[in-house]
Amino acid sequence: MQQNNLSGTERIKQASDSLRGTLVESIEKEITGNLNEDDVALVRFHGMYVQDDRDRREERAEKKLERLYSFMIRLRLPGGVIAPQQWVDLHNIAGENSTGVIKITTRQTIQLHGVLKYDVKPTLKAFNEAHLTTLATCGDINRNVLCSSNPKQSKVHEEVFAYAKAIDQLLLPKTHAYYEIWLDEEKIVDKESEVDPLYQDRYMPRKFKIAIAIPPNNDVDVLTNDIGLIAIIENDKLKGFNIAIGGGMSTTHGNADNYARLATIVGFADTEEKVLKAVYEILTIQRDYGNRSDRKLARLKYTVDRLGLDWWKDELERRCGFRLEDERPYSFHERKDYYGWQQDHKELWHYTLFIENGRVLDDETLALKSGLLEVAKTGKANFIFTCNQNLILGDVKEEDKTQITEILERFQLIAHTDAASALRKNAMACVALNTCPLALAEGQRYMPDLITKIEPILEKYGLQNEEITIRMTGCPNGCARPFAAEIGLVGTSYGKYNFHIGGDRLGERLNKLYKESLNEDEILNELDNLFATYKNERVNGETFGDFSHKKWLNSVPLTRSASSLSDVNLPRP
Ligand code: SRM
Ligand code: SF4
Repeated sequence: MQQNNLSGTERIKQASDSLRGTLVESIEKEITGNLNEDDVALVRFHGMYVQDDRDRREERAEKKLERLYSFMIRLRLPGGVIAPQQWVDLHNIAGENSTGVIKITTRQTIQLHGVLKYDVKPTLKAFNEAHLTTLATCGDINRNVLCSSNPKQSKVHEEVFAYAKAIDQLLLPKTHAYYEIWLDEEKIVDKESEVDPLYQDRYMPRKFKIAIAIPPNNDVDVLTNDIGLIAIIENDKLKGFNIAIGGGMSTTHGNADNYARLATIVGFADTEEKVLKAVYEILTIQRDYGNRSDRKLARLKYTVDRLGLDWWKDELERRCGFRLEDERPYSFHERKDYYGWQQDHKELWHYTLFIENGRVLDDETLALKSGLLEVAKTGKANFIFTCNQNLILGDVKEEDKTQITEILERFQLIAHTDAASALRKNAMACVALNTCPLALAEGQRYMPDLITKIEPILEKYGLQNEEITIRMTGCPNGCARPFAAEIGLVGTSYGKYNFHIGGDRLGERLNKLYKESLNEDEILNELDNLFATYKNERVNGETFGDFSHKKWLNSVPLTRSASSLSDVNLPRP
């Protein structure tokens, strides 16, 4: 589809010589910690963002100093698994080149923050030596492919996990720029080998996200992705996947044109060949028809709503050369991580450890990072990241379980996991301040304190064991998927949050805005009132999300979430 008025980013991508731009020059420029303007966009495709320390902006400005620029670097880990030695390497790289905090993200991977410009290349080289890459973890391209990490589903898990890896490989860009710029590989002479039939020269109109869920657990929040694959299992055998398209979280305060949307199932495919083909062609359709003028409307969800599901299905089948079957029945019963030890069908053990907001560090109360290093050094547990920012120490043999348990106990990591309340264990917050340039309010730095203040309210009503999902983000972009939680807190300005309720526990119904821009006291007051009513009036163990939806929101449309009350009643396209 020809489009006029291409956005600035489209031009940058097209003129970038397969994502090279002037990155080499930018990185070597000593006068600034930043990159050349266009390279700021291009470097994302290489797996990193230029950021600055927002806590120090004022002080630096007063001293007439440049902002304190550094890089956030994100790993590509389809399915979120690394070997113990890779964790040791990651630990060392984080200590040498970043703030030292290892951050587990909501998309099953790792980020390091605070990497200075001259440390970027050594960091990427060190990752490469550890067989880790950051290629295509950011930018207008397919991102890290999520796969359920639930050890209970292990019989089909390996097979499904193989799909995550296959999709990851299928959708990698063909450019050699990453290897040339960061790993000093020889410049490519044969430009033909860089021709990219999928991404061509402008890549996707916007970021692209894929997740695979294995019912009955929706731990990956499958419907919040551009493509959600739902494994269909009959008699313990993988039969294929329901394919859902058009999920996404981001909204904009005060603009009803941007909305959160859950993906819609378009059909079922049985063989690997068909599933991969369908995934690939969904990307080509979005590549060809996605909005390249307005980046706020460029995600697949808008292309799906603009062109309609029937059109999409026809076009997809035409490009695939086969018909999709009708969607197969499935149901989600849970959306959670199973804390503690679980044993799988191969008699391997998996310990799911609670990591608050995914931040692995040592502090005055817990030597989490040191404990995990000691586990990794045994070489006896894989490290598996969940989409809820937690960590599974996985694939532990029966004879090694005592040793791993001893380390976890010595570092009080089991006690730490056991002591966390149900609310805390089901909470997520995004990074937000001080590194995220888009944050309007705090996220992960504030959420733990807020939870501490909510816990006594739940106890007052005897609700402390309710596994209510609560998620906070510093802005409406939705990085902790707040619109798919029973309680969503979405930053509007410093110390203030839009207050959303009524999402279901399984990730199949979005919440709705209930009150705008509340401060902490107002949030706590609202929760006190809502929990009191919930305690008194709920029937048959209704979840808080279902109760809230029925009691306070049932007149509001179901499938989309807007970010301001005034948006909710506006007509949709
Ligand atoms: Fe996100 C941008 C952090 C998951 C929607 N996200 C950002 C940036 C890179 C800010 C920026 O553009 O400069 C944040 C960096 C903060 C920092 O300092 O690290 C950021 N997003 C994160 C992470 C680290 C949150 C976390 O605490 O775990 C997650 C990293 C995931 C990963 O490993 O790849 C993260 N971001 C998400 C999710 C959740 C998901 O994918 O399941 C979403 C909502 C789902 C979706 O995409 O619809 C999400 N992030 C966004 C958006 C809105 C995109 C849109 O459709 O408009 C932005 C802003 C943008 O792209 O313009 C954004
Ligand atoms: Fe930043 Fe907003 Fe994402 Fe939080 S939700 S990390 S504030 S972009």
